[in-house]
Amino acid sequence: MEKILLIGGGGHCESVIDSILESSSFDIIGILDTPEKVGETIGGIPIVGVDEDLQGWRDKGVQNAFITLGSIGNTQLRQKLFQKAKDLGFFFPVVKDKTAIVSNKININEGTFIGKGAIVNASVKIGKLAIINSGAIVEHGSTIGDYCHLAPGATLSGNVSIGKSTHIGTNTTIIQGVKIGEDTIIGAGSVVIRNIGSFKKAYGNPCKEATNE
Ligand code: JB3
Repeated sequence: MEKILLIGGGGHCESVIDSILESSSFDIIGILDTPEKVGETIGGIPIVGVDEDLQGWRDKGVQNAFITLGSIGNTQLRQKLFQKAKDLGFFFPVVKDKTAIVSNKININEGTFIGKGAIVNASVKIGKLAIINSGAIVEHGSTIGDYCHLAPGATLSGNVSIGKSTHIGTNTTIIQGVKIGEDTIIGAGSVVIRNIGSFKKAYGNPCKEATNE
């Protein structure tokens, strides 16, 4: 079994570990986190070092890595850690929980996580390093940009488009054909019935862009 190194050892990491172990897809050799967390164990896997150790693990022949640090709105650290490992030659697989229902007719890119009970239907495109979290539904023909996080229970009806680094809050519903820009945060429980621009915060039912932030 191929070895994999995880980067970021918090709650999101525990979810990803569970999905990898249950599908026996990789041999997880350890987690990299901050110095004060070295020696702790997450989901049965030890935190073995810090980001500066990436080169050493690569030199030891570890080829795969996964960013297990999550994001709620700000994806900069995920992007930075991804680029650092990528530059060292690490390969980023897709991790899909065995309970997710995912069409074979989708296009999905490196480093993306699909969590428990998520549903992804035909002709969907998902960029790199996205998080399609537990129970999210992505309907036919939708496009999800790089680094997006669809939080648990988010529902995207058909042909929805989400720009890169955008966060769709827990249990948000987006009707068919809506376009949401990049680096935008949609608050939990929103009902999105019109397009929302880039670099916005928006929330509510119907979802509206915040004007005073
Ligand atoms: O919404 C859901 C279901 N999950 C959220 C997930 C997607 O994002 C979750 O609720 C969290 O809000 C967030 O999860 P995450 O990133 O696991 O958060 P937290 O539990 O706070 O863990 C972050 C971990 O990253 C901690 O162990 C930090 O020490 C570690 N960390 C911080 N900076 C770092 C760095 N690790 C590395 N390797 N490098 C860093 O620079």
